[in-house]
Amino acid sequence: AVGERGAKAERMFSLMDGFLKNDPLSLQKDILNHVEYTVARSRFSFDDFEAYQALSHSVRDRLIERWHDTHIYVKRTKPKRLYFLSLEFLMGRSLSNSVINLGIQDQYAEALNQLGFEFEVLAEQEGDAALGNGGLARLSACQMDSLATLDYPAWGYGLRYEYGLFRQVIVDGFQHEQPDYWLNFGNPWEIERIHVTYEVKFYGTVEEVDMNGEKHKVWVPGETVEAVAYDNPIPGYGTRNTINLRLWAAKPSNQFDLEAYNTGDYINSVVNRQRAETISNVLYPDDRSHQGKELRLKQQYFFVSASLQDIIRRFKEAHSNFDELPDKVALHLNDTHPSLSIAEIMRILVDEEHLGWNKAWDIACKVFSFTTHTVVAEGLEKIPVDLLGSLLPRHLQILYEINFNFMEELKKRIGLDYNRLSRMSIVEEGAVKNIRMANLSIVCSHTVNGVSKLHLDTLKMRTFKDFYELWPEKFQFKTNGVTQRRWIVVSNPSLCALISKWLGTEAWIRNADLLTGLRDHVDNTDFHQEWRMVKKVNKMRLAEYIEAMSGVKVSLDAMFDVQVKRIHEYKRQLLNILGIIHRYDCIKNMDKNDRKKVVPRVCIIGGKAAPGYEIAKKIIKLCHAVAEKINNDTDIGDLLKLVFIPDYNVSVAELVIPGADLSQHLSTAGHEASGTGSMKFLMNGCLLLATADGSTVEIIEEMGLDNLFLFGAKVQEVAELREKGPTLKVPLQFARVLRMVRDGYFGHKDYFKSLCDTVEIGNDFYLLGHDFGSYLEAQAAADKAFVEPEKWMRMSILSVAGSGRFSSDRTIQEYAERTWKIDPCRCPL
Ligand code: 73E
Repeated sequence: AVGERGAKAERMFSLMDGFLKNDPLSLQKDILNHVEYTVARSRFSFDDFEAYQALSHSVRDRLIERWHDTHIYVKRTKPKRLYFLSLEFLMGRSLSNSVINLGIQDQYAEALNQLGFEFEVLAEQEGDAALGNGGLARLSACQMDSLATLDYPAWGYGLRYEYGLFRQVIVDGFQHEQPDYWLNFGNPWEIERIHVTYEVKFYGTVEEVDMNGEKHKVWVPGETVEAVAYDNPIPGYGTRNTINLRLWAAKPSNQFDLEAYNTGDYINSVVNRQRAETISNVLYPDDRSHQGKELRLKQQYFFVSASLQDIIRRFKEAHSNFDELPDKVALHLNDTHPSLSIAEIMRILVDEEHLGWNKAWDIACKVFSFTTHTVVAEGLEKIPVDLLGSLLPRHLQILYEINFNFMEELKKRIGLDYNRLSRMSIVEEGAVKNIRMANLSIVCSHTVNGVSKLHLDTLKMRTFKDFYELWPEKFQFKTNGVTQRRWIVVSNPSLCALISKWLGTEAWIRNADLLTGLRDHVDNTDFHQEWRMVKKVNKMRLAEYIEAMSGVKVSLDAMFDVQVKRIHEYKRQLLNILGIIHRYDCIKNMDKNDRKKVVPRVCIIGGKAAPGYEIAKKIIKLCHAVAEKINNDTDIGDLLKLVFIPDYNVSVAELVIPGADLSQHLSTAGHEASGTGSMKFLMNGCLLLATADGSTVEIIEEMGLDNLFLFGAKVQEVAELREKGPTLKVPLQFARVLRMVRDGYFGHKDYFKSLCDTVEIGNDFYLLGHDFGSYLEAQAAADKAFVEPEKWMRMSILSVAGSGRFSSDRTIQEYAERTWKIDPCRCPL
């Protein structure tokens, strides 16, 4: 048989033309073939979108080649593998990123030029894959890029939502949500695996059966849905390694409910079956809040069950003994969203593989690691026991058993401290009983990670204090990072070229620490000149976009001041808007001479509010109301403009971030676990105006206090300030601008009332009033620095030079070495 297979392989090999060629002529042939045979248009007549489709299919062919090679190589080498489980991935566009990571960007550009197309124009045809909400989801995407680039044998698992994060449409200054049916125009970046399917079961009952004299629990499910795999190749940069992001879609199961069909109600039976597909239909648009909805729980289990069946099948193909599982498999829980995996793996090992409970638990505790992105205990995910018990009856039993054993162990360790026992219990007692997913994840994971140093401190001292005291060795932090491939190379090609020129190498694209080399040129005037030009080009691009979106013309000499992120009270976009009102008010009250000293500003705000988050939606409306007043005030002219950029997403970020001079990160200290936007701005030479929160603390460590504008209460002060309540001192200017909004200076007096109430003295949980004074001082310092171009330039260069530590390559390497214990597995060229 071996000989036969060998002969077959040889025949196959001889039929191949060799690997796909990447010279411009071969690329052209491939693109045209795809125009004709994939897109089914004539090669003599096709438009930009069709050209994009053909182009991306030719790129996809190259990805698949490498994907196969990597897969075969890893399979043969049998290293320990990492599976990164996340319900959210914000991939954005794939074309430019893929071509750059494949290293054939110039060849493609030339090939297209000769066909009369421009690469950049075609790249604009692509829509975003927005299968996530914000920071957590984009972090997963950056980490996938780093895992591939650093040659780790890793796969990502997620859900293939048919509707990604909603599109934000602004009508009269109000946010409206529209569905993002992103697959409408096809998705060339995925490969449907019609044969990689698993049955996922729900509902039903648990029965006890006798097997060889032993009692076993058997789950008799009531509903079956099929999970189909869609593979998304993720290429590394400077390597052949191309890893996989496997996303699951729900389809009706092939198992027919005979009874339903036999009753003669054929149409309704089909309609009922079709309901299965709703599971992976839509992404939940809330970040930071969990509502305990059945569909969400179904999504989570659907994802977990399909992924674990796939992982265990692969493991069993290569290994015969489950004792080996912890040496061959690392399972990472990206927040608590996939943490039903813990109950599911216990069910598989105990009920299906018939391992003893203790042995199974020992294995489970060795394979899982966990990262939490949450700060406050109220933000932690809970699942109502009733819901879980009806949807997953066997899993509820398993969770109770895990908790029983944990409580017994805990009593031995800490005695009968009932308050502490009840705080640490996986089951929360009360009017509504809940499963605490974070407690479950901590109990079963060998490592619990925070996403910044400050975040870990908060976890240790507050959120998970009890657990930290029990298992201090479990707690670690891995400061988040972002990939310089996406956030410099793809999004800022001029800066990329400039950096490579002055460092004399492109090696920083794989090793961001090399960016420190830019410090050698920080006083070089030629370098300054080129640096200034790059920023100018990016500001022009952004200015054009602003004009196209909002009709507002902005001056390139103004400081472009940007705050883009999800809209949240704790992120304090309201502080920014009140600051802008103050600036406007000051200018209005200035005489001509003083006005000459004003630094012109273009204030740019963007971000989505969760659909049910009323206060956040009011913040968006206030921004528009203030913008309308200021932008139409001819007396102010270019001294101040305010624009709201609608539908902020990854590709808008790629345009906005390189064009920013200043960016704002205003969260009340202690509320942003990390924040990764700031890192992208740093990499693009934009200065930060920020509170000492999340990752900013480490950014300061890296580049000193002189290189950014810091303000606001420190994390240690926040609790005390809150206690002061109504006696807290608030600057007069704050009261004044708030009064302007209350009095209807920007219209909509009644509508803004409840928004104003949230920051009134005594009610100002996020301390806008308290921080307003130091915020204005930091803004004044930024103005002062901006009119000293040499100083600003130095700060800008030093920002990029110090950004290397905030590459996700560093984060991933730390995870690999300290948590997952996996080694690179580099596919030979
Ligand atoms: O501070 C950010 C952090 O930078 C944090 O708010 C965010 O995660 C980023 C990456 O670590 C985050 N997202 C969520 N929780 N924390 C979340 C929660 C529920 C649903 C979706 C997202």
